[in-house]
Parts: sequence; C-alpha cells; structure tokens
Amino acid sequence: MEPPAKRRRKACVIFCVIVVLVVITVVVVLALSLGHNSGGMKSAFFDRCEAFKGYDCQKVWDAFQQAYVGKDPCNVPMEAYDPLIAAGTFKPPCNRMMFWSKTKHVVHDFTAKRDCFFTLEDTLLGSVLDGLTWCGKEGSSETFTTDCPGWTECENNPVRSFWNRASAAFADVACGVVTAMLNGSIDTPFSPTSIFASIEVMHFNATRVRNLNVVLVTQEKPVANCTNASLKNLQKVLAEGIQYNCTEVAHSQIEECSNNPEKPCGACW
Ligand code: N1C
Repeated sequence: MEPPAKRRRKACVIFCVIVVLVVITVVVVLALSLGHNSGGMKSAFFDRCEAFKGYDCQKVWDAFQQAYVGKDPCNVPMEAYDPLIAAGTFKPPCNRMMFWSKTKHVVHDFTAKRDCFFTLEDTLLGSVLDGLTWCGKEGSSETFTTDCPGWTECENNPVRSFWNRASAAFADVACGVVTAMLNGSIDTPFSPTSIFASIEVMHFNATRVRNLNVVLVTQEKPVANCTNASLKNLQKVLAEGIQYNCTEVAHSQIEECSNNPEKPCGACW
C-alpha cells in the first residue's frame, strides 16, 4: 500500500497531465478552425481541380501558392499570378464566352442549367478559386483563409489581384461574338470600378472579337435601359472595330429560357 501523501501526489500529476492534454487539443482545434485552415483550402482546390482533365493539379497548386505565400497580403500585384495563369491555359470557345458584372447569380443560374455559354468559372482556375478567400503573411509559409484584407483595406490583396489577372487572361483570348450580362436594376450597369469595365473590356482585341452583345437584365421596375449613360461610356472605350449591341431582357425571360432546354441558346433574347 502506498502512503496517502504519495497517492495524492500521483493523482495530482495524472490530473495535471490530462488538463495539459485537453488544453493542447482545444488550442490546436481552435487554431485550425480560426484561419490556419489551409488544409480545407487545399482539399477544396484539389477536389475541384481533379474534375478537369489534362492538368497537373500539384503544379497548379504550387503556382498558386508562390503568388502569395510568405508575402504581405496588401502587396500582391496581379503579375504575381502570371505563373498560375500559365499553368491554367485553356482553349477559348469562340462565340460562347460570357462576361458579367453584378449579375453573377443570374448568369450562373443560367449557365448551370443550359450548356451554351462559357464563363471564367467554367475554366480550371475560375472554378477552383470561385468563392474562396486566401492570403499569406510575411515570414510564414501558411495559407490563411480568414482575416484576409479585402478591397476596402487594400487594392493589391491576393483575392482581388487573382480575379483581376484571371479576368484579363480570359478577356485576352475572347473571340468571335462575346456576350456580357449587365445589371439593369442599378444606376450604373457599366461601373468604372468593376473588373468588367476596368480590366476585361480593355483587353478585348478587335482582331479576335467581332461583336460585344450586352444583355441588360431587367427586373419588374428597371432602373437602367440600353440608353444608360454608363453604356455610352462602354461604347466609347471599346476597341474600334468591335460591333456593339445592347438588348434589354427581363429576368423572368432568362429564367423561363433556362428551364426550357428545347429553345436554342441564342434565342433566349
Ligand atoms: O467586378 P465585376 O463584377 O465586373 O467582375 C466580373 C467579371 C466577369 O465578367 C468575370 O469574367 O470579371 C470576372 N470575374 C469572375 O469570374 C469572378 N468570379 C468571382 C470577376 N470576379 C469574380 N468573382 C468575385 O466577384 C471576385 O471576388 C470579384 O471581386 C467579384 C466581382 O463581382 P462583380 O462586382 O459583380
């Protein structure tokens, strides 16, 4: 039989060890869920990437990481993604490319149901990074998915710079008849601060793009129509030689068309 004092000491040591283990577990779980969650990001990236044939997902992931890992998250210029863009090249489907601004939901609702138009989210890079947030930190090799700076904190943040760069690449290869869905329920459907206005339109090349068809999606009470001043600006900045056309289309008509697979895609508006 051990003396009671020794037994108490032993019990105390066991208790202390358990408390320390519990504390360590809680800290690890909290750290993982509060932003050091690059594991979740990586698996989402690979799951989505593997749905595309002909790409080396590990190579694409490495090219992605080199753009922002270990860097000040307010100092990631769009050029940082050049190697990623090179790893994610694709063959552009002429006459089916779809651009958009402030109509993401309508566009993707439509493209999900009807296989006519091809958006940036249908490419490998647009698909793997859609809806995600990421950044790095100076002196760290980790990927963070929370507390990353947004557009209001700094322009050169990793997420915005990625979309700027990927959008420029998507517009660079645009060809034939190009469609853009803009929002007729806001005052400025062609907003100068949007990626569509500030990047994509500037990258359309008249030797490849023949037409730009704007589809202005209107709700019951449209705020803007095709005579909107911002759309006049669009025509002004569009490269010479690209034919411009604008059609006002009710949102209900787009919905109806997306539920009617018999109707040819081009006949939706
Ligand atoms: O700033 P926007 O729209 O005009 O950008 C949309 C424009 C589209 O034509 C796409 O080709 O730029 C491309 N694009 C995306 O594909 C995309 N997917 C997700 C740009 N941005 C994209 N996102 C996120 O939406 C990203 O975080 C970016 O900042 C917003 C822009 O949406 P917007 O203002 O409606």
